[in-house]
Amino acid sequence: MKGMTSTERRVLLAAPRGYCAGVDRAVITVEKALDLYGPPVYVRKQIVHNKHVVHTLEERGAIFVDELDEVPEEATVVFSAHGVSPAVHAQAQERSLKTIDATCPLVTKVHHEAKRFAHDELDILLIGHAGHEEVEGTSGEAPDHIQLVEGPDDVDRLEVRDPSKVAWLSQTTLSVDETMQTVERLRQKFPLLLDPPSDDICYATQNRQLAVKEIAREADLVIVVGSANSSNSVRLVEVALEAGARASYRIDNADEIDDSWLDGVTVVGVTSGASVPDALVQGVLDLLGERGFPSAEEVRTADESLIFALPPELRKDLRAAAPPR
Ligand code: 0CJ
Ligand code: F3S
Repeated sequence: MKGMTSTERRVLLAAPRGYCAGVDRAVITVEKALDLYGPPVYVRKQIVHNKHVVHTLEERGAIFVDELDEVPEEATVVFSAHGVSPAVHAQAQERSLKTIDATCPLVTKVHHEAKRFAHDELDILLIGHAGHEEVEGTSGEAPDHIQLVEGPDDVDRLEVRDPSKVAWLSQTTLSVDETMQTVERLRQKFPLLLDPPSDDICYATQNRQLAVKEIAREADLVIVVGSANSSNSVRLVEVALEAGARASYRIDNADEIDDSWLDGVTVVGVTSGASVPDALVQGVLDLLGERGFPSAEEVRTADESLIFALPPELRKDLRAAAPPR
């Protein structure tokens, strides 16, 4: 740009960032359930992995539990965006709970793929992070057929029943590049490895990684807003560093910015994970403004327009409660 020197401070704001269609749907599901049924509404696990979202819904009367035995019989419980295993659905039925399933449709798609591959008696190698709720839910669809692969280093120890009948699937929120490295290793070991019928890493994860790469190339520092247990947010820090950012930090909100991070920094990149309300990003931009950085330039690498309908069980109750026209 004319007149610009290398010491001119800039803020590059990645787009897309923040809420994806599945998170938007899950958060609205809890809000509408609170409006419709009144508090308390129980939610199994964090509806999405964001402290601020969970806290805000708690203030409105949502009660987050780890397991269904903490939910009183016949109460209403929402399942989180990350999905649940069939065993959890069965347990809910046993306890006569009213369930609303806010599982992201793109996670449900992976569950269907797992069921299909298991039905065809394939060994399924699920690339993902141990202990993550999405991995627990997907694995629960076919526990006898699925093995978890956390990364390329896991591949050597894998044993399957028949190397000609192996498929891979993945968590929706992984690093695209790292997953492809794992798949390459898997294919070296199992040349007949079958791919998922379509990408398991979802559009939102892919778009946010492409956008952060774009800003990271130019940035001395990339700030990623997102909670520590948010897989897709944590991946953005890794992708930013991999793409050339000199430093990158994840924060829950602007209060966590350490002023020393800004020492000697000219270009700051800012982005956020798929579970992060944009108000938290605005807080970061405001703070950067106070520290002498100019207003942000948005760097857009994709447009997003996907919207998911609310869970059918909630839509039915909303329709029934609507005043007759
Ligand atoms: O697994 C999902 C359906 C993604 C939900 C949105 O992000 P977040 O932060 O709640 O979850 P991850 O830890 O999976 O990124
Ligand atoms: Fe769904 Fe991807 Fe968001 S799986 S909840 S659209 S991060």
